[in-house]
Amino acid sequence: MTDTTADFLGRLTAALPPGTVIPGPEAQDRYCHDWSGLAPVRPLAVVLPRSTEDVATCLRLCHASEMGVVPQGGLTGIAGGAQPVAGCIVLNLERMSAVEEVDTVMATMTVQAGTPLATVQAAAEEAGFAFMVDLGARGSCAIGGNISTNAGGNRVIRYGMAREHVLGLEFVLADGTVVRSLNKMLKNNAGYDLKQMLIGSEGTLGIITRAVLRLQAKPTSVSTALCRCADFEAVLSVLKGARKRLGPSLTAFEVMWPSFYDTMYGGLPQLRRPFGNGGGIHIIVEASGFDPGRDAERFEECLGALVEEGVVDDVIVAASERETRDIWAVRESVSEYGRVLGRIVAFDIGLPTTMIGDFVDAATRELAARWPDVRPLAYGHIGDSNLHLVVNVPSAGDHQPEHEIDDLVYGMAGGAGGTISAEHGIGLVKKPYLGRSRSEAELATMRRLKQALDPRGILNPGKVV
Ligand code: FAD
Ligand code: LAC
Ligand code: ZN
Repeated sequence: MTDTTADFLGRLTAALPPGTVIPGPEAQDRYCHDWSGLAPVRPLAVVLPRSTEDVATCLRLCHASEMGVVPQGGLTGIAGGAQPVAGCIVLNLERMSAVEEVDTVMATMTVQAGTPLATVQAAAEEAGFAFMVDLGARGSCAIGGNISTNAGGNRVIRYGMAREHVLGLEFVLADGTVVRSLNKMLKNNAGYDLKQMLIGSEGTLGIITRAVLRLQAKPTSVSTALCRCADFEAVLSVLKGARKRLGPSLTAFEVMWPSFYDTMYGGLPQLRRPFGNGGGIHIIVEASGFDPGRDAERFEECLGALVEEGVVDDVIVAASERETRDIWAVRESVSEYGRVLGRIVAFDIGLPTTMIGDFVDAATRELAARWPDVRPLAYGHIGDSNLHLVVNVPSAGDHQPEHEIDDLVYGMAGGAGGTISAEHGIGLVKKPYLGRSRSEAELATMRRLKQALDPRGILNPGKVV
C-alpha cells in the first residue's frame, strides 16, 4: 500500500461511522468475487454504508482522490459487473436493507437498495400485492443490483424487465451529489427521466440508494404446465397459440432443449422427472388470472387445443403447489452448474425468436466441430427472444477455452442480428464484445454520458464501455 492509499483509507475510515470501512485484508472472501467465475480480487477496502449520507461521504472522498469504487448488491451478477477491481474499494449496500413504505393507493413500495429481491416480493404479498420481477437468484440478489442490471427473469413476457417496475430512484453521483427523484406517479414528463439513465448502467453512472417500485395486483389463480414438443417449429406454434388464447394471462414461457433438460436431470438425481426419457424440447407455460372459477379451465382448453393441433406431444398440468415447484425445479437448477458441469462459459443472447432453433443447432454443430467432447446446454426465456447457452468442454477442465468459445458464439449471434446480452449486462466479461451489438455512434454516446456524469472515471472503472 502506498502512503497516499493509506492516507486515503485513513480519511475514509475517519469520515464514516465506526465499523463502516473494513480493510481489504480483513474483508470476507465473499466480497472478492461475483457469480461470473472470474478469479477473486481482493479490494483495498470494503465499505458497508448504512445510509445515503454514508454513500455520499464515501463518493465525495473517492472523487477527490480519484479512487475507484466498485458497487455491489447481492453479487449474483454473471457478467462480472460487481467483481472487485485491483487497487479500488468496494461499496456493498447490504446494510441498506429496508422496506420503508407501501402505498396501497399508488400501488408503490419504497425500499433501500440493498433489500434482497425475495424480501421485496414477500413484503408486496403481505400488503396484498405482487412485485413481478422474479429470477432464480431471488434469495441472494438485491433490488439495487436488479435495477442496475435491468434484470429480466421469468415474468418478462407479461410484466417487462426491471425498468418497467421502477417509478423513482434516489442515487448518488460520482462526486457525492445526492439526487432524490423518488417519484411515485405513473406519469411524469417534467424534463429528462433521469432514472432511466441509471437503470441498467451497472454501477458506472451512479450508486442507487433507494427505489420506488411499482406493485401489481396479485393474481388469484396461477396455472402451470410442462409441455413436450418434437422440435423448435412446434415450440413457436405453442408460443403463438398460447399468446392468442391466453392473452395477458400468459406470464411465463420458458424453454429447455434436451441438452439442458437431460443433463440437469442426469446430474441432479434429487430432481423428480415428470416425463420418462422421451426426448423433445420442454416448455414451462404459466398463466395467471383473476377468475379462479374459469382460469384453470381456460388454461386446459388452450393446452388441449395445442395437443389436438399436434404441436404439443405431451403435457402435464400441475395439480398442486408441490407439482408446480417440481415443474420449475429443473429450470431453477442453474445454480448447480458447478456441481453438474464444472467450469462453464455462459451466454445470454438475444435473437429474433424465429431464428433461435436454427441458431442452437448451428452453434451446437460448430462447437462440436471444434471441441468434439463439448457440452452446450440450451434453454431460456424464449417468449422474450432470450436464449441462454452454457458451454463446457470436459477435456479442458478448469481451463475452458473461453475466448475461442466467446468468439465463435458471438460471431454467430452478431451474424444473426442478435444482441450479446439480453438481460445479464456487459460488466467485464462481455466488454470486449460490446461493439458487436452497438454501433460506433451508440458507443460514443455512452462514453459521453459516462464522461459527463463521472469525469474522473471512479465508478466501476473498466466496466461496460
Ligand atoms: P450484483 O451482482 O452485486 O451487481 C450487479 C451490477 O450492478 C454490478 O455492475 C454492480 O456494480 C451494480 N450494482 C449493484 N448494486 C448497485 C447499486 N445499488 N447502485 C449501482 N450499481 C449497483 N439475471 C436475470 O436478468 N434474469 C435471470 O433470470 C437471472 N437468473 C439468475 C439465476 C441465478 C441462479 C443467478 C446466480 C443469477 C441470475 N441472474 C439473472 C443474474 C443476477 O441475479 C442479476 O443480474 C441480478 O440482477 C444481480 O443482482 P445483484 O444484487 O446480485 O447485483
Ligand atoms: C437464467 C439466468 C441464468 O435465466 O439468467 O437461468
Ligand atoms: Zn435468464
